[in-house]
Amino acid sequence: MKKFISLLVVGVLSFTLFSGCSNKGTEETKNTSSTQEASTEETTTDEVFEMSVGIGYNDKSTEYKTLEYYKKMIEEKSNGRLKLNIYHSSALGNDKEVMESLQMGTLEMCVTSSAPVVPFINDFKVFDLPFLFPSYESADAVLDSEVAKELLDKLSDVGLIGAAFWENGYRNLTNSKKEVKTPEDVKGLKIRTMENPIHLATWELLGANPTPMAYGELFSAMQQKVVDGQENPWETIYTQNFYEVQDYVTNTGHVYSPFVVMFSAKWWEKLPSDLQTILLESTEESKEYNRKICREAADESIAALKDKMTVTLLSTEEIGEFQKAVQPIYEQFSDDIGKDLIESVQKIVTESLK
Ligand code: TK8
Repeated sequence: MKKFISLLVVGVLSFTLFSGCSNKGTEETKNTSSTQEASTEETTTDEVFEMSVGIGYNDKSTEYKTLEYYKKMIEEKSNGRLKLNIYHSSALGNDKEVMESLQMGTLEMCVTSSAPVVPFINDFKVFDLPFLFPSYESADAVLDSEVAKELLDKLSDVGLIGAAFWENGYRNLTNSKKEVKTPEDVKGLKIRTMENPIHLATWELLGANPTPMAYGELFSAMQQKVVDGQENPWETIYTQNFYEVQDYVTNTGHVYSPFVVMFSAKWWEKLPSDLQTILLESTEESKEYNRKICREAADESIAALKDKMTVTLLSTEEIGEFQKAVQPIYEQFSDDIGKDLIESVQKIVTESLK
């Protein structure tokens, strides 16, 4: 995939250089095939490529705001040759469904947590290991690394173009039954998890009764008391109004969810290479903005939630008890994920903490 992209970049560069030269009107080159190629490309440049993106959260989320920022960037850079429509609140389907639509070429773009990517590419499981990233800095170091790029490249094996990692954030436990202060308190709670084996195993280990389901079904499941609780970032709990149906939240921060920005490979093949470059570069250029607003929103959400539910903020030592309790997950999934991959991620984490 990487090779493919670099070839495209080279292609764009040589085209730009060539069309620059052709202004000088050298008679000798007029009839060469490259001149003809260049002029074909010139005649197609005003074609507008309209695309849609499907996400799970609503339009108050930083996921949506990042996409608005991204939309503006790509529409400006392409002088209107790219047009992006943003569909929120699972309007185009849940995480699994939007990825399948990308594979079929019936949808152009999606952004999902990394956990639902696992059935497509197993290596993404590495991010589901509990307490993998002790800080935002360590998450950034891993998600900006070569290891992360290689994971994104693997998506091309299943008809997806992995463009970048954005941030969903550290996940925290909410429920409607009781205040959770220790791992003991989790026992017997019916917790909705993402559809991912590590999340399921983690909550089983804590003695909860985990119930995997798609994000789009979660709010009504909480409302109808099909589940007692769930876990998601602070911002989600606030902007998606979970406090209306949940009374308790604890800062477990047990796992960090990256967002994976993806395009349909089928659609991608039809795009002029300069537009591909704009799309890819802009996912990277939106990253800093995304991290900034996401982290601000997490802090603001904690403050706002204090008026709406019982917010339990445990000390680092108290959270350590949860970490100890779920440590066996590393051993349980080490062969499945691959020791090398886990170690290369952990090495970057250790470096980032120095
Ligand atoms: C939203 C999901 C969501 C995830 C979940 O589309 O399912 O709880 O956190 O982000 O990707």
